[in-house]
Amino acid sequence: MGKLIDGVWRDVWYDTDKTGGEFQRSAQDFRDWITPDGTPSSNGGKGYPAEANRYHLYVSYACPWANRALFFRKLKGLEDLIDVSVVHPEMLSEGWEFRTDFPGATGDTVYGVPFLRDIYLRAEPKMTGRVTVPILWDLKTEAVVSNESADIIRMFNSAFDGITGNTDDYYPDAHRTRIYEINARVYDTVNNGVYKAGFATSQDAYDKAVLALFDSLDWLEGILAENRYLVGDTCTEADWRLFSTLVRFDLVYHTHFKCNRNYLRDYPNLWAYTRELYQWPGIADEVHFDHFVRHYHYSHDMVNPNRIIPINPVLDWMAPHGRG
Ligand SMILES: N[C@@H](CCC(=O)N[C@@H](CS)C(=O)NCC(=O)O)C(=O)O
Repeated sequence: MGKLIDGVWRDVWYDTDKTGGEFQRSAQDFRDWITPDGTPSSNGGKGYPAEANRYHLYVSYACPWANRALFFRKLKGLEDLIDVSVVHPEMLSEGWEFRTDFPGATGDTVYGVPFLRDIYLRAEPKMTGRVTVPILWDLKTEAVVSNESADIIRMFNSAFDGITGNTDDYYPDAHRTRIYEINARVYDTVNNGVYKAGFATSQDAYDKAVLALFDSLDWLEGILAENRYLVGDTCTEADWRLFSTLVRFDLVYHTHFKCNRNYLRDYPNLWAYTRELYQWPGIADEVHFDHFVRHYHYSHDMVNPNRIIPINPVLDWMAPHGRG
């Protein structure tokens, strides 16, 4: 675990000294966009045109942010257009590596380099910043289009529709305001909330994060008692963003990140909803329990120095969800 400083790798953990023990996730640096014809998007940044086999996705199967991108690649039928390289689940002193001694870890199938940082350095030899997944990479200009999963799923949602003919819309105009509101709370208190609890280095920071997390899970349970999905009858990006965290909850966040007031399976609606999304066509193929159990328990020395993997419950993901 570390970061690049002026193009040089430094093995450093997150600094929580200046923030009273709070983990603060840094913003991503690469925020360009793929659009149907390459015109810049209204979100700013450079525009890249949607083309088959021009882009490559670097992911970890362990990472909930990268997982969102994989879900959208599957939901939008992009598998034949955008190929994927999968890092090894252990993120150790060299950061993410392209070792292949774990089932599903492909190595870098484009350049054959050993570390994920080599991809960033290929685009920006003097880069300063964290070496994170996912990366949406442009093979043609050898540039990072984006390393922000929230943006990548929006691009995947519509940019390639003219090529694939898949017009399923997970960010419909009619629901954007509500999606924004839900995403904002879910990001802060659930998606990132589990990390804030797990990486806290003071009791206060942990208490704040874990209470907000369970307040939000109670709130979400209430929404799902009345609605099939977070915004009503329509499945949207808000659901997939939440699902990425929920599917990891009982196996890693509950124990490893001390988010243990409840298990996910204690919430009847949230647990059935998570199973429904898991059972969505093609999605289970993108959920690699072995990668995330290994990743979290091996990669965070400060949290689990002896790398002991807990016994973990066996969950019946294919049990009928009974929703809808
Ligand atoms: N905002 C980013 C966050 C990505 C992120 O933090 N990925 C983690 C893995 S779960 C990572 O690569 N961390 C390495 C590091 O922070 O050095 C996104 O959603 O794409």
